[in-house]
Amino acid sequence: MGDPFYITTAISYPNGRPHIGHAYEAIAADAIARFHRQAGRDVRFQTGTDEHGLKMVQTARDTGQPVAELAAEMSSCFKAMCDNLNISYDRFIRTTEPDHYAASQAIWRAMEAKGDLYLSRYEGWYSVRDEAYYDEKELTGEGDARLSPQGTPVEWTAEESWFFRLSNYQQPLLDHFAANPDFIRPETRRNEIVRFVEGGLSDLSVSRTSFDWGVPVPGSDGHVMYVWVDALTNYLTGAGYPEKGDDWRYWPADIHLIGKDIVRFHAVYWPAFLLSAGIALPTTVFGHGFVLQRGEKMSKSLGNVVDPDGLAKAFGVDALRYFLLRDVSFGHDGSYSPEAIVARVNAELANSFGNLAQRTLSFIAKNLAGAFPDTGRSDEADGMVIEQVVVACAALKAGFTDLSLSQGIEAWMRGVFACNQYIDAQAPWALRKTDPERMHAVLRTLVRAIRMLAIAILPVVPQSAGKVLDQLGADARDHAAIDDDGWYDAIVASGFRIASPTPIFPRLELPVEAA
Ligand code: ME8
Repeated sequence: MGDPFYITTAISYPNGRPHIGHAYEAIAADAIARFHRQAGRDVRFQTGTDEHGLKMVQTARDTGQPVAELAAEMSSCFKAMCDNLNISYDRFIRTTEPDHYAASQAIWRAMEAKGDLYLSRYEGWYSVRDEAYYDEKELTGEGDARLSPQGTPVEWTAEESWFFRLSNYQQPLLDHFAANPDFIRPETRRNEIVRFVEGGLSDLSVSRTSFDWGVPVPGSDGHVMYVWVDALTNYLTGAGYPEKGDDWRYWPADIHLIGKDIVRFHAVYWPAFLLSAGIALPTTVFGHGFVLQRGEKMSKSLGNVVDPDGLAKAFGVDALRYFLLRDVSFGHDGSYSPEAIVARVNAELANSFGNLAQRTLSFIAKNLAGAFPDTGRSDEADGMVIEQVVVACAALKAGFTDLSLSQGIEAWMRGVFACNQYIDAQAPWALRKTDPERMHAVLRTLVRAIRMLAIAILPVVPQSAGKVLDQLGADARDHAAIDDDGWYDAIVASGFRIASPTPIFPRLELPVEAA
């Protein structure tokens, strides 16, 4: 087993069905997890649902359902979305699970033992939609029309509450940010957070008494933990805290992948809780951008939510995955529309990579009875195109290592384009009669190139790239296999034959209702 690598997504509020933003985050984390598995890392990937808090209580009240029932029903929709999208999570955590209660109460006790928790009275503004407290100075508007910086309504709250001494952590946090430039990414998010912490930190209200849907505060009847305390702790629960057994090797997490709206919770509150409890901090908190629908924000309350399962059905899971990772520059906002997905997928998957594989393999199936081409007579052009593919695959690897996902895929596409230019220039269909030796060398070059390109793109389109590799009889799919040239002789020796291939990346049509 390689070095442990722990990646998490945010855990979603199951107060409604998943939308494309949830799908985007899960897909991005999945591609990163698959990429690191390919590199031989001992990967742990966690996602799940955040089931406590006032938002859940209020939604349940509105729908007339018991809150536990709402949480269970909607949580299963999020899990189904993940399964549908081929998300390779190791654990789908629900914060209502018993080991999560134990972890949350353990971190609470550790913060209490440090002297960082005290009982007082909270009076201030709370946004149920964000499950967040805001200072008066952060709000806009007047009276009942006051809004949080996220544009959500706030309500005046006054109750007895436990407080966390967040104010004690201003300097330790700033020191940590300075010593670890990659702790908050991308840069814009980091700057935002540094400015926020430099502006001063107030102690944080960390328990509620006005409802009981939460993790009970140990030794304090009537108090449940503020939902973010238990929610953030899910990352520790997944690594086996507090027992610290075998799974503890995954801690600290390498990447908490979250959306830009919740960076403050992950990059200020969470490291402060961990510092207080004496637990190592995660390596990177990455705040990705939002997926907007035709440029507009989408939310459950605005009612313009795009259902990811419907999209996957209409376009295919891998098409959706490819589009989101390729079109949205990672760390920035991106826009979704049916036209954009059809255009991108047709140009790059159907017409480029798919066509390359289809033309080459069906030609071999038909003209060589599926036998792998011989060495033939090689030419400078063969080495050149292989070199371009090697460079493209290495650039994808570098991009994914650095979390520049869209740039990595773009570089991979350059390798595909190089192959398509090569096949057009070499025209193996013409060589069949005039120069069969040359034809063999060209086809052999293409088979080698297609295999490398398919392995490299596996994390993005696991099912389809896997099928291309199946058609080639190529079993080894880790990074080392990309560079393994011995593969070709071995597959020839095995007698494997390429069957007439079915097209793997169909051309998409715009669904009638979307046009
Ligand atoms: O925030 N595009 O849950 P959530 C991209 N329970 N990402 C989006 C998005 C969009 N349009 N809308 C939301 C919560 N997201 C908390 C997290 S973690 C300990 C607790 C992202 O269901 C959002 O930024 O509101 C977050 O990372 C995730 O979806 C879940 O959002």
